[in-house]
Amino acid sequence: MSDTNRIGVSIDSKLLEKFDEKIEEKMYANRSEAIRDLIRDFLVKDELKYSNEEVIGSLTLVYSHDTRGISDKLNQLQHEDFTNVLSSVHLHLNEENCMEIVAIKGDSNKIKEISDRLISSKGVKHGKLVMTSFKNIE
Ligand code: NI
Repeated sequence: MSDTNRIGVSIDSKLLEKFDEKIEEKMYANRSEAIRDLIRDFLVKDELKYSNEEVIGSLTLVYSHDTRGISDKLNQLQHEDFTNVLSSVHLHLNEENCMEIVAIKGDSNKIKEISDRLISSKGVKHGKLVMTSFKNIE
């Protein structure tokens, strides 16, 4: 951080108390670090909503490999968008269930579209996409 500013914030005591409890729970060293993270999260969420810039996503899928054709289907979908799908990791959770983590880059709409197609595939029990940005945040 090259140029740091100090700011004063007026805040209701009860709200501050709850905030302090939460940042302790989340193991932040101090309020400043927690507030900086909240601001970054706010900026990233806005960027994901309104920009056509390239962002990144990680999609976690849980599925049963017993479902007929599921592995081939998920593999085929990822190949169809090979320019966006960077990598995937497959983990065998137990005899029945698999987890796949797929790293995707592109604009946020494209990432959502690819994720929706994978999540809605027959046999996928749960899928969760997390998107983030690596630009415009210090
Ligand atoms: Ni597996």
